[in-house]
Amino acid sequence: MKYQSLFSVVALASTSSAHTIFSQLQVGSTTYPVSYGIRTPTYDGPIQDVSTPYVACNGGPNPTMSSSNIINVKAGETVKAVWRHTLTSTPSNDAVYVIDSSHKGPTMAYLKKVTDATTDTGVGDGWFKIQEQGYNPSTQSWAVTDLIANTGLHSITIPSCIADGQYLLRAELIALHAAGSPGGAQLYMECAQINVSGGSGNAKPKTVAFPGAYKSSDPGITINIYQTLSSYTIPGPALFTCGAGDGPTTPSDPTPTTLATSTKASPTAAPSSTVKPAALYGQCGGVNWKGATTCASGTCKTQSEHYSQCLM
Ligand SMILES: *[C@@H]1O[C@H](CO)[C@@H](O)[C@H](O)[C@H]1NC(C)=O
Ligand SMILES: [Cu+2]
Repeated sequence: MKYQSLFSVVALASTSSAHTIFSQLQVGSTTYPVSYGIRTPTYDGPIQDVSTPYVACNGGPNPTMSSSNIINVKAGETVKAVWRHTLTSTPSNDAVYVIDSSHKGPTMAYLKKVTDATTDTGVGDGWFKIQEQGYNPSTQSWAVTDLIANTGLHSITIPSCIADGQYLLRAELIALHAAGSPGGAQLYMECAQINVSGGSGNAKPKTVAFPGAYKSSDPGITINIYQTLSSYTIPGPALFTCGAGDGPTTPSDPTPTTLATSTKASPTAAPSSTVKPAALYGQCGGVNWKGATTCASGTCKTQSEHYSQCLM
């Protein structure tokens, strides 16, 4: 009994410390090194109070470092935010080098036009959403699960129609594994300092404020994900796309290329006989869990009534 409770405390601790940081930015063939042009914290913890100023560009419990660098980006180009468990995690030194697979949820990206990207705090109005991916009920897959499979690379297309100049690029993911009660969602975000050039327009997207864009009661923030979901509502404003009617864009703009994964498909649960064993750190049980109940690697350990996980 004693041994078991000690073990589960250790297992929970190792799970809850497997957070993440947007630590590097890939632009073309260049991967800017850790913290270059990005305000990274040394601690990889989340923001859980959506009403604090720290929901803009992190801070508070995770003090961020400043950077004097600004990263040049072309309008219309797709850049990749690199998510890593810690600032020193690599695929070869950390088994959970992106984020623990229990951390299911959406990915998003926002821009804010600023006068000086190295000093603007990001707090307040001016943010517009340029990328979002949520949950696909037909495959029962979350954006963060795809992000892990994609080695932590989060693709974000800089709209071609926005004005040239300096922006803060806020890449975000939300982990919903404990989001069943208010304040349980874990928000991860960092802000990169970028300089956009080569744009074709001067679009004026409708903007929102951080804090302000999210409420604790949003259906995509407080949600029990350990049930069959037929849809998921990504938090925040509608996605901005060029030609979508915000600002002086021309009708000849190309059709939007950044679209959220469709959430319209009807859910089709795989017959249990075809469910593959879960990978190490994957979910293997819990109330209403319809996925794998065995582990390809490790042993299935109960973490709570809602969540069992494959652990070594
Ligand atoms: C932004 O890019 C433009 C075009 O390359 C350049 O002229 C300008 O100096 C850059 N600004 C900063 C702050 O890097
Ligand atoms: Cu975490």
